[in-house]
Amino acid sequence: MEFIHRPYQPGDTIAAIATPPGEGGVAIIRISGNDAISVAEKIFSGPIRSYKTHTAHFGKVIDSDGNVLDEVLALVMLAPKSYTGEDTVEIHCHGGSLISRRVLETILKAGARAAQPGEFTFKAFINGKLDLAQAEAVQQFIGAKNDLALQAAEQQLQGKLSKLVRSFQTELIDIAAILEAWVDFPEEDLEFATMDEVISTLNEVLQQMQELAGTFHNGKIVSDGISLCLAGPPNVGKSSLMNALLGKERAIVTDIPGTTRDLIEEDLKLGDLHFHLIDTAGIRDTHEIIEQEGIRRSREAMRQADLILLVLDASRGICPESQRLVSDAPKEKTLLIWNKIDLPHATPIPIGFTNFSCISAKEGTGLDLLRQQIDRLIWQKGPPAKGEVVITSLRHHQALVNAILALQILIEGLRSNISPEFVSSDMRKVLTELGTIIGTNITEDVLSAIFCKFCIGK
Ligand SMILES: Nc1nc2c(ncn2[C@@H]2O[C@H](COP(=O)(O)OP(=O)(O)OP(=O)(O)O)[C@@H](O)[C@H]2O)c(=O)[nH]1
Ligand SMILES: [Mg+2]
Repeated sequence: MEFIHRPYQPGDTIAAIATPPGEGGVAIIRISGNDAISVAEKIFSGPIRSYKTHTAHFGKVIDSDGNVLDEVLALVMLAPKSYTGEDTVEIHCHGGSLISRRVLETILKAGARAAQPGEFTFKAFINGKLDLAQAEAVQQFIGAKNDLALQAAEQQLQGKLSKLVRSFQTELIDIAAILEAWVDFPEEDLEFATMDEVISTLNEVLQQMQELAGTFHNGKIVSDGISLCLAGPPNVGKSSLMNALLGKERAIVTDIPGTTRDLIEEDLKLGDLHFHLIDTAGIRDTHEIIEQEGIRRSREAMRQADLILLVLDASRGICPESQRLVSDAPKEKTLLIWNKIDLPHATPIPIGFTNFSCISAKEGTGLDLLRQQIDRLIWQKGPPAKGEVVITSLRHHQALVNAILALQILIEGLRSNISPEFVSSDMRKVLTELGTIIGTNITEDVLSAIFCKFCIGK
């Protein structure tokens, strides 16, 4: 993001349409920066400078040639009590895309610069209105596709994650001070803590950090949804199951083995969660080049999926090929499905799978139970509790894992009686990694990567 890389002028006045493109009741054009009032003054018919903060005023937008563009409401929010922390004026005009663009052009001509994606939130971040974890939550909040994602983003936006991270930092800084005192005054009998107490406090912080990192499993499910791959030998009913779950005839079903060649992908909402379903080519030994490529893709899809439904035909039992598939499947993320139980002589064979389900994709039997089993397998430790802080961002998770590793090394060092001065670099590493979550010690590249995902006007 180019705006972050050039020396950033914090008070730079920017403007953008903050409402989504298209037609609507109103469109909002946001202006923020040191010159927000003087820019608005040039385009608005009323005496903007005289308005009290947080008041709305009816008036007209007038371009540089004196033409009236629209009748609007101007909402004035003076620094520091605005989203960005700077003087802000919002112009609420009629919600046509042409009108809002004209108003924006007039504002730009009057001296504002076109805002980059996420730049209003970036301003909020550098002006200390939000820390980085909160700023990231803004976009998650806007993009939330289910209640759980909304709940997780809300917790983060309120600063609960940041508060937890800061509490780790505070405890660790206290310990760092003790370690430093031991180094600086080795001869003196410093009484404020014993080594055992220090190690025990560090272990407590470590455990809390591990618990927080452990919420990423649920957090990822909540924010990204689950990729669910239907795999198995040919002709067992994978595509039929895909269609049954979707409630529409999406994939071609025939009794010819090898019907599906390509991956077929569809999104599905089940309860409160989003699934990305992937139907795959049946896996078997074949010399047919197209089918071979299809099977390669099937295996890759299985590798990448969060969850595999490994489908077998209950009326045919298990052949060496399916046996191989069953043995190779990663058990922790696989649910075995015995399909076609409507057929005579269909008998599921126990093959050491704890997670299995019996269904008829054709008749739609067993699907409710299957959905429940999918739910159970996904949540492992149950869905997030209301108010629980969950890590939803890979960036936060990586920083936490790095911090945990450094803390483990530190504790190990102290346990094996290394002099406290040799663990100070580990302590610095723990604190630095934690800091990146809330936005201290952060590089421009990381900031760019975060804010470029935002929409313009946010
Ligand atoms: N009786 C019965 N037949 C089924 C059931 N599910 C699928 N079939 C039939 O089994 C045949 C194969 O079904 P598909 O869904 O195409 O199987 P597939 O696993 O996608 O097969 P490939 O794409 O070739 O790998 C079709 O004739 C289906 O009608 C079921 O539950 N019961
Ligand atoms: Mg198929």
